[in-house]
Amino acid sequence: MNICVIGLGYIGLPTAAMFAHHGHQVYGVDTRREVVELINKGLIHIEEPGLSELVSDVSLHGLLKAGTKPIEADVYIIAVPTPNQHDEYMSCDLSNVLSACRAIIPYVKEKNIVIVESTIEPRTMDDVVRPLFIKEGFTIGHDVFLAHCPERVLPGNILNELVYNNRLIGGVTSKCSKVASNVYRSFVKGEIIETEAKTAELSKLMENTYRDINIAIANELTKICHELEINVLDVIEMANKHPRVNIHSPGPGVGGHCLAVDPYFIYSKTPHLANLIKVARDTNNSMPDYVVEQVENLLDGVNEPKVSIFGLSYKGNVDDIRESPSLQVFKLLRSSGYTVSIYDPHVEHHLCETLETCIKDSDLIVVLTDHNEFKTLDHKKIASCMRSPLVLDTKNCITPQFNSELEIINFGNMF
Ligand code: SAJ
Repeated sequence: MNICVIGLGYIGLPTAAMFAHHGHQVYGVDTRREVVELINKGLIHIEEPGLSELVSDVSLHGLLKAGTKPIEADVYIIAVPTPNQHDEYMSCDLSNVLSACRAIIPYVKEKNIVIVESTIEPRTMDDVVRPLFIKEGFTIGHDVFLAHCPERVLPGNILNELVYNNRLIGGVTSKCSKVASNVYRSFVKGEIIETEAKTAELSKLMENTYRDINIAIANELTKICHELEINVLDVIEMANKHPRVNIHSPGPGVGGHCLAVDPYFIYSKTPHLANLIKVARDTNNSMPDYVVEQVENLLDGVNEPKVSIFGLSYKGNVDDIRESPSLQVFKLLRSSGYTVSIYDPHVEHHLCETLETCIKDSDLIVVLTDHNEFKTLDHKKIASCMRSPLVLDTKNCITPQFNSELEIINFGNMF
């Protein structure tokens, strides 16, 4: 098959490379010229285990090429960002999806398949994408096939999950589902499940919403335990010993382009009904303030305090800083008058410093991201650079060491 993938980001690029690796001729499209140039040299612009080798290989074999404009293909896969709009309900901004559809329409021919992988609000395929193609004279399910096949892969484990995760195929008609399923059969080893487009849309959103609500329970429990002087990490561990309980881990908030964004796509469609979803979002959004409160308590009375943030990305071992709670904590601390430095071995950003300059004369390290590098820190060396060797580990990721020179506080022992 000739496959044209629109959007070469965290989802589009691995997907394009995976299809190419399975023998398809893939053409990737991105509006960012620098990204296109890198990919055409067999290089990549994001951090994801195994991706660099895969792209280099398929590029060398001429199976993956990139450009800034679509070309004719058998299958079009749209994997562009769908951020929140800046409206009262933070609804889904479909403008990138619509631009992508409009960009491919001049190239779409009879029997082509158009798949939207981007996360979209419920009913988008039926109410927004379908009419665009009908307007162009296509009969859906007969001369063009439309489906929503939501991406469900976990950043950090994308190449593995692309192959082994179950895949939802939401056709606009049942014929569309059948045709789109065949596209993924070339590499998916998980179950391929055909359903309606609107069901696939809402199922995808609910997966991330479920996780967001679960994390909100852990975060709320953290505050409750703090007040009652009970170790929240122990409580979660004990509760999770029950065979049907799986409370997630508390932390400084929920970031990334998925959990912090997608629940609003349900909320904005039905704000009068989505109460729990909204409260969970608010709870998770309150965590950076909670972290700052703890910092204030720990540094009360310290003269001209310096705080060192460890981790700018939204989660461990990735370079993605979208919606990262760390940025929020950084801004809040700065506006409260602290001197703040940041160290992140995975992120290239003007705010990041080297480990040495970040911790120099620091009064407190606040760990906000569970990068592997933070698990095995040299406690003695770190403590010797700081003004006072205090660490607030909001991700509970620093491995305790016997006779450690660092005093490590986490959400379980803050009282
Ligand atoms: N987090 C916690 N506590 C936890 C787990 C996560 O505070 O117990 C935080 C993380 O630190 C991070 C945020 O939540 O800030 C999100 O991280 P994540 O690892 O839960 O998820 P993402 O956003 O990297 O990927 C999610 C995945 N969805 C689910 O697991 C249901 C992935 O499978 C989706 O494909 C992806 O969203 C997406 O693109 O929608």
